[in-house]
Amino acid sequence: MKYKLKNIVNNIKKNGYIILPNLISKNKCEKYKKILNKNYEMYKDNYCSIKKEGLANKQDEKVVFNLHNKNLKFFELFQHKKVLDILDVLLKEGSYKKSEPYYLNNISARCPLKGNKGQLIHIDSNLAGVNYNIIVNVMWLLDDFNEKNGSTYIVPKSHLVKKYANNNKKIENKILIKAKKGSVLIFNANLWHGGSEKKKPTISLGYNIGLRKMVC
Ligand SMILES: O=C(O)CCC(=O)C(=O)O
Ligand SMILES: [Fe+2]
Repeated sequence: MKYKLKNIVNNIKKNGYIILPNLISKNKCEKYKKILNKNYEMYKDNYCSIKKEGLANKQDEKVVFNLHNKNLKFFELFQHKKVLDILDVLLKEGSYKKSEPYYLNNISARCPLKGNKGQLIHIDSNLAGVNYNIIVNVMWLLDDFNEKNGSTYIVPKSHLVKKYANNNKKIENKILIKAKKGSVLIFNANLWHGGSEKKKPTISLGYNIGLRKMVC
């Protein structure tokens, strides 16, 4: 597949997201999952089963935080050229001479567990309806994403809405991401999104790695 930077950027600006397939091999996905599971076992008692309200409740999911200090191999993801080319346009727009740097803000991996009921629809920028794309989420799919395994819901074009999702009402136009492992989902952190219910424990959604890159 040929990627045209301009088309990709325009797509993200218009719809709030894009999925790029086959950015890393399936073999690499398995290797990353192995590293993540090892780290999960090492650190889970410190931080991975926090019983809190809403999104901060990590009881039904495995999470590994701060991947930059877990294994240097993750830098291959953080610095992936195709992704950085996109972020260079999105995150520098509006800055002085389109040249201000941006930084890696949150690098964690998440795996919903059996029985996980899904996440509320939310945004990750904490500011609904801003003029520029101030945070971009880059989510690496280390397993296939489908309707059975806790994939991610998104609401296309909702990054342009100047309010937060009301989870007490039916959220219209919500779609589920369906993509193969090795793909990357890139989205404006203002896009409404959330995890879906994990129905079949036998089909695993390993970890997705979410990188958040912000402007300074
Ligand atoms: O794993 C997902 O499907 C989404 C995770 C997410 O949105 C978050 O943790 O903020
Ligand atoms: Fe999120």
